[in-house]
Amino acid sequence: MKDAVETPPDRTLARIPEVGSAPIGSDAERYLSELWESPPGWRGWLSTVDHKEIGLRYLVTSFIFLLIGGVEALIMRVQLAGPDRHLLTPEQYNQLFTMHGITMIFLYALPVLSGFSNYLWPLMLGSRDMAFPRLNALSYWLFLFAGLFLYASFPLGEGANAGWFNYVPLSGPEYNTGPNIDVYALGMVLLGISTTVGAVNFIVTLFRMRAPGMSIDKVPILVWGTLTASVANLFAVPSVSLAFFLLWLDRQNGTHFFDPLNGGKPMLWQHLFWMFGHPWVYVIVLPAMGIVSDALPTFCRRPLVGYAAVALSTMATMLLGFGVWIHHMFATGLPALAISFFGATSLAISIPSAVAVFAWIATIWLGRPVFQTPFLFFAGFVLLFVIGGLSGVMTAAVPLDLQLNDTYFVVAHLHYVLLGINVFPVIGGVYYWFPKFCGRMMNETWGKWSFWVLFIGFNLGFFPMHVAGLLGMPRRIYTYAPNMGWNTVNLITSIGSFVFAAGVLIFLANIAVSLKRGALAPQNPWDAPTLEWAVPSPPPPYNFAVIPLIASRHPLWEDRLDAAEGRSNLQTGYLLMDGRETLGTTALDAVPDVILKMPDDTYAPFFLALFSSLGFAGLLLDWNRFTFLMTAAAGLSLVAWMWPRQKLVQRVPGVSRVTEAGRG
Ligand code: HEM
Ligand SMILES: [Cu+2]
Repeated sequence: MKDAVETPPDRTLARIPEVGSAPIGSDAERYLSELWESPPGWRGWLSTVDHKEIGLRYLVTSFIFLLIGGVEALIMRVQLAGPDRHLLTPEQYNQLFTMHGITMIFLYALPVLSGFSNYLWPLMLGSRDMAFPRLNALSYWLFLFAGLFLYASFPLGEGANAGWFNYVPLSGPEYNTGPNIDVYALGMVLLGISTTVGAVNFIVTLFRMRAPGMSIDKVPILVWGTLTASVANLFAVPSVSLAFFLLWLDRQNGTHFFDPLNGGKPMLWQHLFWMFGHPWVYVIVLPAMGIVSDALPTFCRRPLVGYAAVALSTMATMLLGFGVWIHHMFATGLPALAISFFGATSLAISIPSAVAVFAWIATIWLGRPVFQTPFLFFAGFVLLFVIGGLSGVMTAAVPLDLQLNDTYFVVAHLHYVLLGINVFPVIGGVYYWFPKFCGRMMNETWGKWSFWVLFIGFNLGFFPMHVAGLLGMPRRIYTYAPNMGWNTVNLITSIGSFVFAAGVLIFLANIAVSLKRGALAPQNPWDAPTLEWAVPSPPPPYNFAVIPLIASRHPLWEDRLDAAEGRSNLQTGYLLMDGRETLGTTALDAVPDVILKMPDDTYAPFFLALFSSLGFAGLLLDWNRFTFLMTAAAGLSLVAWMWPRQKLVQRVPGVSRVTEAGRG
């Protein structure tokens, strides 16, 4: 057998781990459970560092934000259903569309994907947790608090109101005097910390935590998607955090970064924002495309066509994605050379996406599709992606964009892309992994209903927006006159929105009922190929009783595919149970490299996040002493976190080298 078992452990291992097995119910297995379980009740709730728990929290929290953003959208659609309606004042409408955009883009679209990745990565990679479990808890708590922070002023009628991209001078101190924009600015800086630490965690996890034998060309595409997005975040987020920080200084501390009367540059805002903003749209779609690339093959009964091409297209999209931001600024009077360069890259970026689309279509074509609910969502996604991509290419053409800019055509495009490439794969992903998350199956009949209602409602609601745009209807208007010719399209759009909302309700009802009464899920209900289906549903706290040894990209389909690479070994592997332990492997070939001591549950991340957020609140309210106190408290939480612990010493000096004789 030429598989990973025989890969000799690297010499840096502190000890050669015993190879064995720990079947469910054995003493070893029970001991592992005890080691990895969080304490019950609120103590476990606040202190857990289990990636599964954190992943589920990310999912639930971001779904709640999706619902809040959805209700905001429906209120807007009631207002716009007919001409001259006055349910909302102009100011209320401004706050609604701004908070809707912020909520959907920042509090739903990325966090929901972080939820999937957090839950799934260690299971897909054959590890017992993420590389930095405590950092993972910190990023969740910061996300939650930043979300609450961003919403803090909205119920008081003082929510952000200058659009999600918040252009100066409208958002500057001169035209926006209330606390609205300060909340947005500080909230975004806080959220940026969460995104950054989360990104670092994903990157290190990929390069360090894969099961032995899972070389870099064997990881699932979701992993590529989230990795690419995380690397992009490290470059993109500083730009937006800086922009919002400078804006806050302008507003509160008398600087003039964006103030033209004093030598500042309003265009600086647009550059900083979109240098972040465009890569961000890929950040919130690439992992979702990864969900499809990994789950679609299960329902086509064959591996993904063109694995390498899809993985490379993921990265190519992201690289190009850093060179297109000016397409958001075609109408600002930039030099023609810049406009043509960015127009060209914006057209070129459709090429890698097209590669992925062909790969999915070929997978369906060459496979034997099983029309279960998740498949419907993934196939629907491919169609919506093509429509959204087409309207994207249209707006990338500069002369056309000058016409379409700031019309409902753009609103149609962005919803096709965001709902098509994010919401549909996400809901499909929930149907697919729900059995793993909760140990029960979701109802198929309701599932199909929810798909068709969502799909029809979506197209009914958003397709006519293209028409409204072509008829000249500007975006961000709170009402319109009856003689503009926009009445019918708007009424259809509003009806479609409510049909879509009904689809969401069916989906939620399905979850609620299935949680209680769904059929018990076996380990691998869909007969899927990847590693997360090799553990019980739901997975035990330690994930893998023994660290599996991986030989191919489809560990659970090897017999069927007669994989030439050899056979993975999922039953016997490294038994690591000297405290919480997992294996670190080398970055490319995944050769065992170090036995990693993993941290216990701790309150430190919760308190660090809490005090930092309160510090930001102090800044907002101009309570200097309070801010100082909270910063000190955050510092203390950090000291508690960092306090050296014997248990966490990664290599015992002197014993860390195994002699030649000790090697396999
Ligand atoms: C039921 C589903 C949804 C409906 C009915 C809806 C409706 C709307 C409406 C009416 C607007 C304001 C248009 C304007 O006045 O210019 C809007 C803006 C927007 N929506 Fe949605 N939306 C939905 C879901 C989503 C989702 C899921 C996302 C993102 C993942 C999203 C992202 C945005 C963004 C970024 C804006 C622009 C906000 C701005 O102009 O600052 N929407 N949406
Ligand atoms: Cu863009």
